Amino acid sequence: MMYQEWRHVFKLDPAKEISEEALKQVCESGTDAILVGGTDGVTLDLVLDLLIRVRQYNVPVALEISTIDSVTPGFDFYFIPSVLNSTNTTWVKDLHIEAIKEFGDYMDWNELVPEGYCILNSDCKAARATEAHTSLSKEEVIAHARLAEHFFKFPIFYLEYSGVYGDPKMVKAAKNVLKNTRLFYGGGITSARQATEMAMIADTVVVGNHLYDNLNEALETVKAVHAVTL
Ligand code: 1GP
Repeated sequence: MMYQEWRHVFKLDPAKEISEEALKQVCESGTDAILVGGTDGVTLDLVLDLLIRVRQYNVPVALEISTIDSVTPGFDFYFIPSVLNSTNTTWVKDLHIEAIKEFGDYMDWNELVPEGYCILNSDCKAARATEAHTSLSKEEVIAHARLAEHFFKFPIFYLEYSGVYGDPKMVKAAKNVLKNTRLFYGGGITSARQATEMAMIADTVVVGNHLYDNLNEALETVKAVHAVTL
């Protein structure tokens, strides 16, 4: 299944431990894909280890690149964030230039999936690391969504609330102006009810942290999301 059809995604952090049994349940949950990514302590060894473990199962697996050093072949897709509300160009395009300088001649551009990120939780690690300007009005979120679709032509616009449950009104505002660009929502989903609410707005719902806190509740989000047709 291509990423354009994914409705539910589990995000696994290579720096966090997960037992074999839990990983099996996650990979066999019926989720549409596993996205491997994290902000802190992501190393090549940890990424490789998780990739090999996830590859025991049939689920598609994508690497969301946070450091160039931890990129390895073997994933189905490489998701490349560009943080549109970062105030530091490092996270918008400088790291990308660096990677292209190093690997540009060998890159398989078809495997790369650029994501226009908009981080809205000021407290999350990603917001701090990227010095994101998170206190955006609805109009500003709409402008970021339009920038992603019409200016950069990103296939994905990712509203990132990592760690807190987002404001459905903001998500709806972004969704209303997007046509070809897919809206990913991620952040603070801890129940089937929240998963349903966001699945009624966003194209793709990402569940991360809760997998490590309460696996069973996290697993219930798969059915909840798949029960909603947009
Ligand atoms: C994080 O958007 C994902 O990058 C999911 O957020 O970990 O809060 O579920 P949570």
